[in-house]
Amino acid sequence: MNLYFSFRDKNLITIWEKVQNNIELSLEDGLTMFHSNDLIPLGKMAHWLQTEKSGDAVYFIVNQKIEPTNICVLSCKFCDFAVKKGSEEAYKHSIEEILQKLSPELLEVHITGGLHPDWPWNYYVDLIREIKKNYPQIDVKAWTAVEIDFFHKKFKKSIEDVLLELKEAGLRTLPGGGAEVFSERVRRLLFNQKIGEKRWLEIHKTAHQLGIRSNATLLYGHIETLEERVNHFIKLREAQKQTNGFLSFIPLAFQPGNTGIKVRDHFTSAIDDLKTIAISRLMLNNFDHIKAYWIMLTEQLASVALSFGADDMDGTVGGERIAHDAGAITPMTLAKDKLIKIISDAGKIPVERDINYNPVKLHSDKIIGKVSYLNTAPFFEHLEKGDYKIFSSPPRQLGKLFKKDNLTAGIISLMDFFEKEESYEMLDYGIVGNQKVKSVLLFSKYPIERLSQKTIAVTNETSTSSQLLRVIIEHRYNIDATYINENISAHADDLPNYDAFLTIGDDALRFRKLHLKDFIHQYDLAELWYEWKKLPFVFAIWVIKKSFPQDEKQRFNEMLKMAYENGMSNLNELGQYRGKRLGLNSDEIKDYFLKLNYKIGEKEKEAINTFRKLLKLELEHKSLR
Ligand code: V47
Repeated sequence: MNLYFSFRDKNLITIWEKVQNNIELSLEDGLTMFHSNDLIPLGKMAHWLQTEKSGDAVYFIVNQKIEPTNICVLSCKFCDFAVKKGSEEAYKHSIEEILQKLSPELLEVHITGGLHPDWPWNYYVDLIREIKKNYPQIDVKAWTAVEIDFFHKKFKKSIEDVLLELKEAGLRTLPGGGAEVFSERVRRLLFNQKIGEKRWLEIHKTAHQLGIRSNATLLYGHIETLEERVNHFIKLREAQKQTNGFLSFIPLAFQPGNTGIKVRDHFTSAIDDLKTIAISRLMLNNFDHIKAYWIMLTEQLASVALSFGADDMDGTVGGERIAHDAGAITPMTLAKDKLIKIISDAGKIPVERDINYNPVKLHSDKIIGKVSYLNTAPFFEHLEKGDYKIFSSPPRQLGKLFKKDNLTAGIISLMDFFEKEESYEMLDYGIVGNQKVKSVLLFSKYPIERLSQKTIAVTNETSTSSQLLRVIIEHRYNIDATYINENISAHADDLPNYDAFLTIGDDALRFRKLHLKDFIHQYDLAELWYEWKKLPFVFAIWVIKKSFPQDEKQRFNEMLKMAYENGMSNLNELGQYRGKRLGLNSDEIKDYFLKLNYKIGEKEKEAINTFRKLLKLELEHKSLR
């Protein structure tokens, strides 16, 4: 992989070093980037980082915007949407009217609107409840922090109660609106009746703690300074460190309309838009997704933004009014086919997703599924992929796509392979733990023999490791434990409050470095397996679709072999940047790869069969119980 771009602006070189090593960029770095004219390497850095995170995927969702009313008690100067009660343009929709606008193909509704002076609390709760009742497949993203704070004050409920009641009615996530710019100066001038940074962040963090994930926005291109923009990124990055609850970041380009803040036609420049997207990607290194919100950017610019660090096009967005009332020239809805075409034309995989970024369908041919962990670097760092595209995600999600026949080839978790053997054939490579694997770890407060009746949290990224854990606990140790699936992340401040937890992949490598106080016992699952069976453990294998033409299969095999051989002959460099980002030094990274094995030989096949037999036993046990 060529990691070297030509920098005309030499000030960007130290920033590039930081980006590759996942060192946080400072206020000064942010400003250097905004002041730089070297736009293309800025975009390339951001694109590199985004590709590290998402491979070639660009996400979208089939969604609809609902703005129940434009009547608002506030008078924000940048807003051309809100009106006062009694105004000729005022509108309000009943729940029935809103339900009539929805359709069964939608997977998300995004609800936000004016702060209506008279509506009762029931309206907000019932709206969500009725949507879920009539369209159970629709996930609801509703009410910005500004609205949540309004409900709290108007209905005299705590923020927690507001959020919990909405969650109980079916709310899944909070949208990112209302953040505007975290600057007291701008707040006083443009939206002085609205909540400021402190309250906005507090509400989002509370939501995250209650299991409601959210997005974040920045409204740019009006009176804010570049320093205020960069500080906004830094504050969001800090909040994300605390809760890891933000799903995506959306830079919103200011639409001047008739707001009077700027002359109608003085919209943001394409250069400013692309810079803001790229810089947000680089500064917000702990956010997974950056949206190119085509409604405000235009479709053509959003398409270019996909090479400047954005990996999400929001969605079809039927019925949007906030931006259109302020002069946005984009269509009101983008048909799904058009979105797919825009993303494909940018050389990416259009990934139709659900509200939590779980892929529903990949709209591309020739996709290689990559497990998004450091341990797959030997195959991918030197892969000359030709016209293949890479979809990168944790094994469990990949497994779901293999099951839908959405992937041509790739690394499949062993458990998922057992279910798809009729459609995919095994290649000669895989991810094998040879006595140790170092990244499939059980952290426990008790010795493993004493986990009887205890609760073990299992990361929801795994398919195979969780089964391996059960087999070991039940058949090697004869213990009954309770397992629960959890989103376990070494990024969050909150550590799992369980007797033990299983973590895999890069998160396991991160946890090893954290020296957790209570979890004094640490078990490597490949080691437990080896002590027991004297065999390696095959966690995942390379497969290709059986129906793929024979000559293509052969070419694929050659491509994979070359990538692997190149990877292993460059062991000193392999995964260096990524490994360092996980806190490993050069020797540790090399040692990590050397402990693993990547070839499937006779011993590995024996190990696969041994595990298969144990699983059968386990199934029989279950049916007897
Ligand atoms: O908070 C208001 C902005 C936001 C204007 O979470 C304007 O997925 C530009 O938050 N020009 C609402 N922007 C939209 C929003 C959003 C959009 C897309 C996706 C998500 C998400 C959230 O629109 C407001 C305000 O910052 N806004 N007026 C204007 N004239």
